[in-house]
Amino acid sequence: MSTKPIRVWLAPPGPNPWKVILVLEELQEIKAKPFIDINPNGRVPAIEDPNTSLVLWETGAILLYLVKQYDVAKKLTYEAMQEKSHVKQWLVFQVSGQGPYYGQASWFQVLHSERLPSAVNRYIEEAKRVYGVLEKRLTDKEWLVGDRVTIVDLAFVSWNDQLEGVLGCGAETKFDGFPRVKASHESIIARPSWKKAIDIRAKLIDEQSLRWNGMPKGISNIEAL
Ligand SMILES: N[C@@H](CCC(=O)N[C@@H](CS)C(=O)NCC(=O)O)C(=O)O
Repeated sequence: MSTKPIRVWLAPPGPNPWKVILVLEELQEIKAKPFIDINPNGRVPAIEDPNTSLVLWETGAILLYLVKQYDVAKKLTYEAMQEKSHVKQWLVFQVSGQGPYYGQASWFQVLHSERLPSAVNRYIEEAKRVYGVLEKRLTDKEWLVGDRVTIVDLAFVSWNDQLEGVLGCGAETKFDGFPRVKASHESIIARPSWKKAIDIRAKLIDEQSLRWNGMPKGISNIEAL
């Protein structure tokens, strides 16, 4: 299949766009790199696929589109009703559970102008609850659905990769008590697709003079902007 490059709209520090880059890398479909007109929600990522003239935002919808359109071999998903439904279930859990709770935990620790310990604690506890659900699921399984990696395992990685920022702890202790989530995470970040995504991300963060938490270099709190 000869395909034109899909354009991905992103802001490099945020974790969500990297789910899309990761899946594109896995499918080997990434080839190249203005915004409210594209996504009325004003958030990234969004994609424009010139092969189908489709403009799409919300990572859950994007990942499902990518596998439907480009994963002919069903490398990262399943065709069977049970597994396909479970892929959708875990994906919806990621975008509605992991993304918002991890996002709010980070917001109240890094970007919020006031220190609000009760809000920080609330979202840290929710983040832990979410990856506790993953830990339970992975107790006797290597992957969330079926017996191989799918888009849902990949979808949880970009946020788990910055879990230390979410929990406000050290990188080495972020998975303490959650060995199965740790093992799954480490196996995915060792894949060439993640290494490639993280290299692109590092380059863009540097070019835009940002720090990894999204703040400009030299600025530690939003009030200093
Ligand atoms: N539910 C959306 C969340 C997207 C999202 O929150 N993206 C962040 C970057 S990780 C963003 O655009 N933040 C900028 C802002 O909120 O202004 C998805 O999964 O695509």
